[in-house]
Amino acid sequence: MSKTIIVSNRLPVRISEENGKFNIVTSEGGLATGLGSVYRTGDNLWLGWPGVEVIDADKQQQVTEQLAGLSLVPVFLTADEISGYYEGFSNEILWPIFHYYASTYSNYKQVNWEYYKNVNRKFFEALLAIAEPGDTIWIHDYQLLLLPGLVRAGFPDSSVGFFLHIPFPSFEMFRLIPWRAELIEGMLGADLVGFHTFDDASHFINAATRLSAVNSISNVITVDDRPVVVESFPMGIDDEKYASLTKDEKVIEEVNHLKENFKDRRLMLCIDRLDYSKGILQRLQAFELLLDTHPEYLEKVVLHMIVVPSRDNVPQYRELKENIDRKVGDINARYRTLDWSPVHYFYRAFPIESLSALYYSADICLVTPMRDGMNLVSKEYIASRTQETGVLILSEMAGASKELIDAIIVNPSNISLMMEAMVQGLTMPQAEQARRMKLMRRVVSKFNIKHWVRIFMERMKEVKQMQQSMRSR
Ligand code: GDG
Repeated sequence: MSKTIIVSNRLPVRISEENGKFNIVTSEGGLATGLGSVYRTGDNLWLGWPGVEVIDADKQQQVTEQLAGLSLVPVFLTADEISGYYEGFSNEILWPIFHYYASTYSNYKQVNWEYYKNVNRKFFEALLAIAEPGDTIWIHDYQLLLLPGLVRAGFPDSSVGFFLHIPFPSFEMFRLIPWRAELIEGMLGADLVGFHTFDDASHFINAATRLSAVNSISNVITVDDRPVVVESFPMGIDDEKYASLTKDEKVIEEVNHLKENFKDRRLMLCIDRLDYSKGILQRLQAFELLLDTHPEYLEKVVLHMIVVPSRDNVPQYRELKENIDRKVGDINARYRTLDWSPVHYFYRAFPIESLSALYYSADICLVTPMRDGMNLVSKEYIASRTQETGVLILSEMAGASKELIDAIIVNPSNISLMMEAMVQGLTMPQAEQARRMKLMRRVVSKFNIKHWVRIFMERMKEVKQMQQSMRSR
C-alpha cells in the first residue's frame, strides 16, 4: 500500500527539554489542523525539522521515538545549518525577493546557497529512509524549493506535489536571484505546483519558460515529456473552530472584560508576525493621520496591535521592531490622555482564546500587508464574526483580497486612502456591515481548510493518472 508523506521545514510541534526529558506539544496552526486528516491516517507521515537543536545521538533517538508515536519524522539540523539555510538563504534572500523587497533586504551570500542545497539534500536523504516507490509526497514552501527535483530523480514514479505559501514574484524580481534556474528546476520536479493565487501561478509559468528549456500550454508545463500542472489553490482556515471558539467560556469571559475596558470606544484590531511585508509601519502612519485630521475620533478609537516576535536573528527584523516601537511611542506621546492610549501595542504571542475574544470584539480588523501570500488573519476575523457585523480593511496585495472582495480593499502604500478606509469603516451602517460580512462568511466557510487539502490531494491523483495515460499512448 502506498502512503502519503507531508514535508515542510517545521514539524507541527513545539519541543522543550526538562531534566533530560522532552516535552512535545502538537501545534494548532492552520496548516497542521488541515493536514491532520492526512498525516494521522494509516501509514502516512509528516517529515520536518522539530524546531530545536538536538546534537546528542541518544537524545536524537529519544526525540525520534517520541515523534514516531505522532506519525512525525524529524530532520535534525545544526545551528550552522539553521543560520545558513533558514535564516541566511530562506529569510534573507528568498523571503525579501518573493515579497518584492529587492537588494537592500537581500543578501546573496554563496555560502548560504551551499547550506540551502545541502539542507534540501538532507531532507531528501531523510525521505529516502521512509519513502517507497509509488508514495505520494506533498512538499511545502520556500525553504524546500529544490526538494521536488531531488525526489523526482530519486523516485521517478512517486507523485510529488509542491505548494508555495508565499507569493511567487514577477519574473523581473525573480531573475535577480543568482541561482534562479536551479530553483525553477527544483520546483519543476513536482507533478503539481500550487500557489495561493492565479497571479502567482502565472508568474511561475513565465519564469519557468524563460529560465528553463521547457514549453507550456496554458497551465501545463512539459518537462522531458512529463506534464507539470501549475494551479492556484487559495488556502482556507478551520472556520468551524473559530466560530465555536466564540462560545467558549474563557473567550466569553475575555469578551466581557474587553467590553468593560473599551466601554463605547471603537476597537480596531491588527495581528501580525513581525515582518516588513506586513505593512505595520504604514498602518501606524495611517492611524496617526486619522488622529491628526479627524479630532472627533480622539478618545473614541483604539488601535489594538499585536505583533508576534519573529526572526529576531535577522537584522532587518530587529530594525523594524525599533521603528515600530518609536512610531507607537510618538503617537501615544502626542495623543494619549490620562485614561486613553490611542495604540495598545503588544509584542508577544497570545493564546488562541485571547485572539478569538479580540476578533469577536473588534469593530474593524486591519489587514494591510505590503505583500502576503494569502493572510489567514483576515479569514479568522471573518469566521469569528458570528454576530455577522464588523468591517475588514484588506490590502489588495494579500492573496485573500482575491476572495474577500466585500472587504474595504486598500493599497497599503496609499496612506491617506488607508486613513479614509478607517473612516469608512468607523461610519459604515450596521446593515451594510452585515451585507458584506454574510457574503465573506460564505466564502470562508465554503473554501475552508478541509476543502483546500481535499482538492489539492485529488488534483495530484488526477495529474498522475493523466501522466500515466499519456505514457501508455
Ligand atoms: C504564511 C504566509 C499565508 C498570529 N498571532 C498569534 C497567532 N497567530 C496566527 C494567526 C494565523 C497565523 O498565525 C499567521 O498566518 P498568516 O497567514 O497571517 O501569515 P504568515 O505567518 O506570514 O504565513 C501567508 C500562510 O503562510 C498560509 O499559507 O497565508 O501569506 O506569509 O493563523 O492566527 N496564533 C496564536 N497566538 C498569537 O499571538 N496562537
